[in-house]
Amino acid sequence: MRMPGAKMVVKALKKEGVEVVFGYPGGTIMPFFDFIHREDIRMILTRHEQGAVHAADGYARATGRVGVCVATSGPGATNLVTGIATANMDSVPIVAITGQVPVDMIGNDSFQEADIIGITRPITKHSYLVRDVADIPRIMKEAFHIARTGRPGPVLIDLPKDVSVAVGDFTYPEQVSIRGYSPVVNDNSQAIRRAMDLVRNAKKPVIYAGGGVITSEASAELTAFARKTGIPVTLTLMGLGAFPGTDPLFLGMLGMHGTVAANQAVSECDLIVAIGARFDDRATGRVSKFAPKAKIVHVDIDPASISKNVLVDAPVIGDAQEILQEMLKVAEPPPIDSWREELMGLKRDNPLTYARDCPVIKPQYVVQKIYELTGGEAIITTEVGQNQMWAAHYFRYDHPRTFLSSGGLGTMGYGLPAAIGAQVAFPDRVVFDIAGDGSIQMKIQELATAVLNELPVNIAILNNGYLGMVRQWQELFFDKAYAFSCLGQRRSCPRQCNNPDEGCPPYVPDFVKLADAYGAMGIRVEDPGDVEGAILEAIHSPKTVILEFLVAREENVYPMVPAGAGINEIMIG
Ligand SMILES: Cc1ncc(C[n+]2csc(CCOP(=O)(O)OP(=O)(O)O)c2C)c(N)n1
Ligand SMILES: [Mg+2]
Repeated sequence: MRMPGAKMVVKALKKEGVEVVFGYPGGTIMPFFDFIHREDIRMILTRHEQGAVHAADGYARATGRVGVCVATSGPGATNLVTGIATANMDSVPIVAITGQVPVDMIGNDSFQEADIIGITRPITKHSYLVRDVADIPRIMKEAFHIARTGRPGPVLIDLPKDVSVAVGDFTYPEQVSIRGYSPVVNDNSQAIRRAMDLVRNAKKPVIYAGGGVITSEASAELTAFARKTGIPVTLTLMGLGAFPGTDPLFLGMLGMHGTVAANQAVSECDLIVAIGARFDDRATGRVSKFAPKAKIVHVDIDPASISKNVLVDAPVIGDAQEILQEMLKVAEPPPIDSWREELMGLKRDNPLTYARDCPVIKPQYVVQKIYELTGGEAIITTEVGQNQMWAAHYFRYDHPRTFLSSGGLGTMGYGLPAAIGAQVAFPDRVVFDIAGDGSIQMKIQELATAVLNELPVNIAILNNGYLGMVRQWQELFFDKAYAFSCLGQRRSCPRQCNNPDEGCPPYVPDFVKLADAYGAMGIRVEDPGDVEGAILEAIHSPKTVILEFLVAREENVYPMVPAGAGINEIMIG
């Protein structure tokens, strides 16, 4: 069938089973919008291209499918950059389609021209500049294949306007063959045997799992493996939900804000079984002090991550689900009862905790109540900062794909559009963005997207009037000089504010009025006694809701390992 290039792109999306596209129009991408408008693919107009790419990312993380976003050339494309980098760092499969100026105008500094291929080369898994309409079916097929296979990631397709109006033949390929790209590992049985020998002989083993377990849908296998062997489990931030947060074997998250039990376990163990985790510095702390007594098994789909940060003794390259299935077949419980008891004791004696019975709302209490009142069944997205860590600590994730957070890049503004993407995928589930008052302002315009698309997203702002995580570091490491971290700082404020609770409120903006202006519901909560009622009202409301909790302003996230320290050098608070 002959058709214009832009129509081919839309037809290819249909062939790939795409249900929804998030995007924002403009000159060079208008032909695409004209065709998608005629097709039964849902198109969600965001209010900023960054909103579109994070929404596609949230959709992808919540479903495991490829998220799709689209933007025009120049500023539209550059507005995608942060979201593409976010998805790249966290291995999220997305396809981003950008308009481009006509082929013969590329390089002329034409109106709305940006070299988006060049700009995004280091933050995409792959990218295509489409020069010939005849290439569109192959490129679309390859893009989706590359995005979702192996270690997933973002793929960008830059579509010049003349190519999108040129007419060509549309035959969608059945197969993909890309030279130099074969993410399938044929035989890792020997590597698995070597790894399992180490497991069998370990006296103090720990499983350290990350987001790769979720990506490969290996949560059930990981859970079965841990329960069969009795080996305690710690998870990275990205891994939360990969193993049930309520399981007795779960030690909690490790790393900079890891639990005492998890960080001690890693520091004392004689074997780490790392699965789908990349030894990120937020997890390992100072690498030279990381797991000094341990041998390391590393299961990962990406050969480039083996021994990248930490030297590995037994790498197993391949899909975590398949490898765990093989490991399960030969797994036996090693005699580690006393080690397990020791760790269970550490867990019992060092729970995550905060001061209760306080006249002001504690942010941790808000998260805990969201956990309890949703029965742990919500999809949680987060912003970045203290709110993100409290969301990681006080909600216990029993299921994969329920904790969506920008781990690698730490992108403020991620949570609301990601919540929109998750809610589009699961209209009947309860979705909360656990937000900070700083982060939420980075993508607040997406409230319009949520309201107009009738998405009952709940935004729980833990309003401390601060860029709280920055303030926490200033308190601990910069002599309490709160330089430009107070969001209530007015022109009249002294340069050095020593009295954060005087004269600061009313905060700017008034989030309740802001909710109202967008047609959302806004509820301000100042009293701990009102927290439960407000959360219940939000859960049961069919509207988009902003819950603004005025929380203890100078609450800190603990435990904390200072930057550069070993992860057993823990500040308890
Ligand atoms: C886009 C972006 N800019 C800056 C930062 C650095 N940063 C990390 S946490 C943080 C403070 C976030 O403040 P808020 O959203 O109010 O969260 P809180 O820590 O108070 O819970 C900042 C500025 C970032 N992570 N992302
Ligand atoms: Mg804040």
